[in-house]
Amino acid sequence: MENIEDLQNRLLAEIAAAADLKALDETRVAALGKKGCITEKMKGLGALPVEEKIAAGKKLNLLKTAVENAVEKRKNELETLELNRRLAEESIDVTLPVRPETQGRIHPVSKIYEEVVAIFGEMGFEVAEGPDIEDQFHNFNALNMPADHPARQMQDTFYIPNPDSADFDDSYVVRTHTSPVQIRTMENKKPPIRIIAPGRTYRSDYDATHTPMFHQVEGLVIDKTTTMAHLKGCLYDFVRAFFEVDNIKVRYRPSYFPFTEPSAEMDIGCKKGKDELKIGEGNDWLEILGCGMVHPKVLAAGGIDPDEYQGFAFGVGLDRLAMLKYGIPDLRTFFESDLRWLKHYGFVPLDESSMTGGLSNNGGLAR
Ligand code: 2NM
Repeated sequence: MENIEDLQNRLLAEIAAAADLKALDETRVAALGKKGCITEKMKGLGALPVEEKIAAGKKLNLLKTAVENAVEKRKNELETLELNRRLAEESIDVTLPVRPETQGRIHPVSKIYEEVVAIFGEMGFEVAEGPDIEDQFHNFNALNMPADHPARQMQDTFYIPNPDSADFDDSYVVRTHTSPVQIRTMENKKPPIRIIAPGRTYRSDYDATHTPMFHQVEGLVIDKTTTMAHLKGCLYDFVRAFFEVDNIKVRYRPSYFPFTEPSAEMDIGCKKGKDELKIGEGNDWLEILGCGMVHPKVLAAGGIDPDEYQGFAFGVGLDRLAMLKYGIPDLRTFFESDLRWLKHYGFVPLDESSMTGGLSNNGGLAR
């Protein structure tokens, strides 16, 4: 019969040679299982005389421990080998270029958003954000729009009841513009301030050029000597970069907003054809955005001393910019989630907009 020493050598060799976890487990069961050779030997101890029983029992216990340890060690080795094999086999080269046949598309509004952020980011503006649900102070009063202002009438604004107050003046609104973000920035930051506030805005309106949810970017610059000349230079650079036309014509028309004084609207030169619109040539004008010098009352409402500081602000509709730049005729289609529409007007993911790498990336257009 095989002596204990030979048995141990044989078992340890088999364990070390086990090629996988299954083979290892078979060896373990053959030694330590219910009918394993070590188990059988232990059962045989009872038949031995007492003296021999003690000595043989010790040896068998040492054998058992040695085999158990060897199994555990080999198991760890095999698991590490298996993990390394899978890591090598399942690795993905994340530096490979995106496949043009990728299914998903970037919505035109998201694309325009990225473009606008890239342009103003390059100029040193920071992106500021705020809540969609606002109190009436930040959405209206602080912006020089008192309670009897026409824009506060029920048909334009979506009101949200305040569970803690029956007073209508305490009800909340879904923000009708992103200007409350500017007020919150003034409250929390010391000038100089240079921010843009892009985001969703809401008004009760619905036709080919109005949807109840739409997107705006507003900008705000405040410093001790900020003037209308800075406003004009900044917005001129913006439209030039945005429409990718170097010598674009612009003009400013006097206008009115409660939160700016003076206020203006900016037009860009274009050619209006029967079915097309060409930016940067021709003798027609296209309204692009509203702007002005921040009203002293608005600065004061934001906690900024209007005798020490002045600033300019502007607001532009992202959806309208998307319609203009990418020739999309009906705004309502933007929010219908029609996959055929998205395939047609959407953009291939990861073609990022940047001032150096190409802004609108027409090569990335899905069309
Ligand atoms: C516009 C037009 C003109 C504007 C003003 C402000 C604030 F908070 F600074 F007073 N934010 N945005 C502004 C000015 C917005 O949108 C057509």
